Amino acid sequence: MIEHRKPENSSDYIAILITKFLRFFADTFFSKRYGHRAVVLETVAAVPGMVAGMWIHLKCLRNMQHDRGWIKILLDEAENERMHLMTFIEIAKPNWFERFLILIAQAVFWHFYFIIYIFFPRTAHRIVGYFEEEAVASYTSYLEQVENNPDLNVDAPQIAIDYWKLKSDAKLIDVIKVVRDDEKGHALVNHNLADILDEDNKKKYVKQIELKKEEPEFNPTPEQPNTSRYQQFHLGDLIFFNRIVMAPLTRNRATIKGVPTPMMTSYYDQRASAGLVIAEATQISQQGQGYFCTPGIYSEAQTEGWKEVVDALHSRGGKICLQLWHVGRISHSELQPNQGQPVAPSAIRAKAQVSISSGLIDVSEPRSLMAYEIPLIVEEYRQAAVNAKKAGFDMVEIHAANGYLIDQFLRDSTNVRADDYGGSIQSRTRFLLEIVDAVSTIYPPNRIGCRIGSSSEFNDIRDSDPQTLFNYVAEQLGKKSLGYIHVIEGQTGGERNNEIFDYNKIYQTFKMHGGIASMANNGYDKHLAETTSVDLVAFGVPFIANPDLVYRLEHDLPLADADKATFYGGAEKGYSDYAFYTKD
Ligand code: 8OZ
Repeated sequence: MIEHRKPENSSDYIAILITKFLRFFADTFFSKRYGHRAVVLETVAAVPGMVAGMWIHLKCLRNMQHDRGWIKILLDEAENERMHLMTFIEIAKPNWFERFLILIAQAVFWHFYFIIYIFFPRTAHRIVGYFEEEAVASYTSYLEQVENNPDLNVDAPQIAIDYWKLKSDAKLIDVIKVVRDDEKGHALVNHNLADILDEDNKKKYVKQIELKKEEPEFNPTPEQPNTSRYQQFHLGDLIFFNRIVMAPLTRNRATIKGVPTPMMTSYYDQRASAGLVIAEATQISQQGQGYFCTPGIYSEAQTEGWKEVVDALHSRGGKICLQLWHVGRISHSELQPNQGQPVAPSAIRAKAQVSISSGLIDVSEPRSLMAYEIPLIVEEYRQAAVNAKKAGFDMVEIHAANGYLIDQFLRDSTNVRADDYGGSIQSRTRFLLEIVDAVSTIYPPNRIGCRIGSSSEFNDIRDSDPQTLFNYVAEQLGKKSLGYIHVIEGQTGGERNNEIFDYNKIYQTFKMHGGIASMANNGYDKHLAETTSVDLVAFGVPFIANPDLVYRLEHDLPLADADKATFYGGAEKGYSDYAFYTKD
């Protein structure tokens, strides 16, 4: 029998009690009669039956505009549960009597859940959380049976193969494994949702949904300080310690082959108290490299190196995201495969410099990508996401800012292509969206972020109408339900020039269309971070000299200055040797 999450309050106790009663019922009446099918019956009749009801109920809520993130999470969860149900009906092939039983059980659970949901939403979510823990236990014992009796290991149903993108010759064992792992995640999500409802003042919140009240106007600079900057943040099923993010910082401390080093493990480990650490830009291929000693995520050694970093951070409870990077034209032949030309949407050379073994140098003349090469790069992003997942990263961020390849496709100063990837805003955005789709086959959308530069001209890039372009980008990313949009406000590392660009429009558009969180970056200080209502604020340079930045900001302690001479390349000095705050 599995260990349930420890009950924390009365609704936990009630939920556990109900769960245990149902398990007893299923065991007593079905287990002995149907052998392993009892697991199936228990599953179809209990957890998904109930959640399928919730799915229908929540589908009705989908049209409501004031998505607080969790409605969408529940919808995704429920859709997923519906697939569990369909899959196991395919496997169990119930006879008419069993079908009848399933229908009855579903009807009973649906009404039961619905009533509890209306009057006691927290308890309802807790029940789902505990049921899914039970489901994990059932699948585990089912898996054991199938492993011990190969005759039971029939072919996986097509519906499961399609939904979970399994190999075409997948077996029942493969399906049970994915469903079991999935259920673990669902249990966590539902427990978290119940916790959020607790925090949110349940009654007021539920009423808000029923009355279809509008969400309050998004106001980036509320009068009152936003003291919640140091409180937990839920991004789908991920929980951050606080709402401060370590921005990706290029530090050129990997090996020549792009393998993360032990020094990098210590550096990230020291900064684990950030709500989310976005690890530095990491090339998805050798062609995607533009600077000396930046890390990659395309070889096994690189993936292993990153795993060390991730494990260190996770051991402190931190969350870490990898930024996936292809520099496009911002590179030099010395770094390219076979010393070839860097690639770009169009053969337009940037007035920019990169670092190679001998130091800073002007970028090389790029060549324009052939149409057939574009899907190959999209595939490299997907493979990079596979490797990032292997290394254990909680999330990935698609780097679409700072004049690198994706940005070069987005903006009309660098993209003059005449094919489907150039011309209109829609066509210029196509490359980015194809990458998002490819990465979404590996990470769920809430675990994918995207960084955009909007008005930044860093690396010699411009657009004739950046506001319209990035409004469209935000809308499309929102429609893909991404976890966050990360916006560099103003010139990268320079002027914030907020008056010429409406960043709030970007955040609003992203969220209105289904994106979860807004993340702002560039020149934020304590005051700005505490007064903006952007969900997450990313600090870059301040994290270099202040590994405990969150603590220092929260307690109003002085910040140390970083030494610019050691920003890029070198050893521990100016990298992993900055001190934590002490009184003297
Ligand atoms: C500074 C130096 C080299 C690269 C970016 C990845 O601009 C970078 C970068 C920053 O996003």
